[in-house]
Amino acid sequence: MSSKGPQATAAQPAIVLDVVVIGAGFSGMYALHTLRAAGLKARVYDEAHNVGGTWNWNRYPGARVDFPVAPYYCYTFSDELMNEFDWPERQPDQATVLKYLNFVADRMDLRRDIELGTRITDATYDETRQRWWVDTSRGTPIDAQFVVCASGALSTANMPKIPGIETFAGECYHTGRWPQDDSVDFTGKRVAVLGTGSSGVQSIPHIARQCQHLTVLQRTPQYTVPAGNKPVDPDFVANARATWPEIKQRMRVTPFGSPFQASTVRAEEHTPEQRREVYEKFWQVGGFNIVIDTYCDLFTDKFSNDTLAEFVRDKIRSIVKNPETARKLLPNYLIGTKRQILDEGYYDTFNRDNVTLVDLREDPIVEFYPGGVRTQSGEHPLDMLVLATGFDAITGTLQRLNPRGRGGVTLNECWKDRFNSYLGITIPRFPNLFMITGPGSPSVLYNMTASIEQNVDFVSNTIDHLREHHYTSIEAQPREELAWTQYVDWISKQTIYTKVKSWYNGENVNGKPAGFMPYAGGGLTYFEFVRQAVDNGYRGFTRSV
Ligand code: N01
Repeated sequence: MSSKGPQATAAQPAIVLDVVVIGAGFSGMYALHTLRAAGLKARVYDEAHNVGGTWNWNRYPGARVDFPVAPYYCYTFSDELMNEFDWPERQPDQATVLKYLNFVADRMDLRRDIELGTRITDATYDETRQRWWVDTSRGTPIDAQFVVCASGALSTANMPKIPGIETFAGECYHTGRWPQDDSVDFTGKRVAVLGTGSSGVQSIPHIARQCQHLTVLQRTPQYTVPAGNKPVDPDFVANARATWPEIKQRMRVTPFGSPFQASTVRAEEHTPEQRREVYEKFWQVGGFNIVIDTYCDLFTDKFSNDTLAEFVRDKIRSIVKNPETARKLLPNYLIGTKRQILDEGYYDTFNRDNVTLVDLREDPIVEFYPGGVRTQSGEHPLDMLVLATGFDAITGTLQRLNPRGRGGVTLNECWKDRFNSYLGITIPRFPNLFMITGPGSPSVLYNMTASIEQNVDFVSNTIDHLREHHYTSIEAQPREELAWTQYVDWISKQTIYTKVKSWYNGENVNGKPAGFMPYAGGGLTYFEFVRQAVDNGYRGFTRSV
């Protein structure tokens, strides 16, 4: 055993499990449910004091689901869950999603096998025993055959490195690590929000309404469209419940995992007037549909993309009254290359007297000081700083755990130059360790809950298969890993996603290996690849006894 393994003693014996599951969010909870149903002794660990994963941490004001419409951002495996939980709004807020996940934890009787307030601090593969030694922040060693990393794609906060930021003496919060009580109060305060991705854009209108003055520190302007949030129509819900099997099937055969039929019309097939009419209609309805239901070539054809980008830029010019502020808010890259944002009056917020936009490209930050932030043009006194600076996405949490695999190799050694995986689920030299939303899986480019269910099902079925055939371990083959990683890379280059800097490419974190992390070929082909690997005798995997 590696010297890094836990020190089980007579006084502190190891907990013996079939499966350790890291994380109590959507994927960890479904993993527990599924693995237990398969007769396995599984236990979930999470450092938070609540279930919910990212939906527990992201409590900033305005946090909402951005995926198309309730009730499609939820588990599909259980009709009871579908029928018994009422989603009040089309774009459910964070509190509602967290309520749903707590409801699931109770309804599926998950809590007895979830240990909260407990971080997994180390995982080391013991080759002789073909099992994992796992350490926890409580010092309880665990001896498990399998490790399921259900630690989420957006769970490690990206803390900006800016001169003097540690000297700032006011309140400072990261949107992805928001205080777990209701203690944050903006009343009468001078607040700055750093960052204008989804978290910044969602929170800025809410903060502006409550604080004395808001300074928005923007490095890259974003395209955002109205969320169009509204109460869910009871007839719509009744119909969704009645036709749930068909809806589930439709979700599995569309590229993004949504039940909506994407457009088949190309932008150039319409006149400029027709396009404007189409975009206006979807702008008024709100939601993601403006990028899914309008034109099929928005993400593959520059002309098409430009038509929507210009439509949104025109909207900004017409909404924001101060032309200079409007100019600073205009994005000038391909729309859709960053995650599409849905907002609740974002652009209009800049018409408020108590909001100032600082364009960091023209007026960069020099430093933070105890009383505020100094940009090239002058000082901005602050009582509170909100860091909406995103995440070390998809790989960050696993890299911090840095498990040690066969031959003592660490994950960070394997991921030094690029984020290799086989099918986004496994990594050579890390036998019996599975990722649910890892690099090389569709993860954030697909309906997260639907992709989670399918990858968890793969893991559970695989463990079942191993046991049935008396194998003790399974490991991805390096040749297949290389081929898959090259394919993921190639597919991403066929899309527009790689044309701008974004967290999809890891470019938001200093020193992170660059490369497009999610599988961009659509869920349909991805799950077919996984199915074929299984059907062909676990092609690309080595199973050992
Ligand atoms: O993070 P981001 P996010 N100095 O990385 C800026 C999901 N999500 O938390 O663009 C100055 O998108 C950075 O600037 P730039 C969703 O998938 C979902 O907002 O790099 N600025 C950018 O403006 C989303 O895509 C929901 O130039 C700095 C911002 O911070 C993902 O999470 C809600 C900086 C970071 O934007 C991440 O979104 C919220 C620096 N040093 C999030 N460092 C739902 O609704 C960073 N920035 C479900």
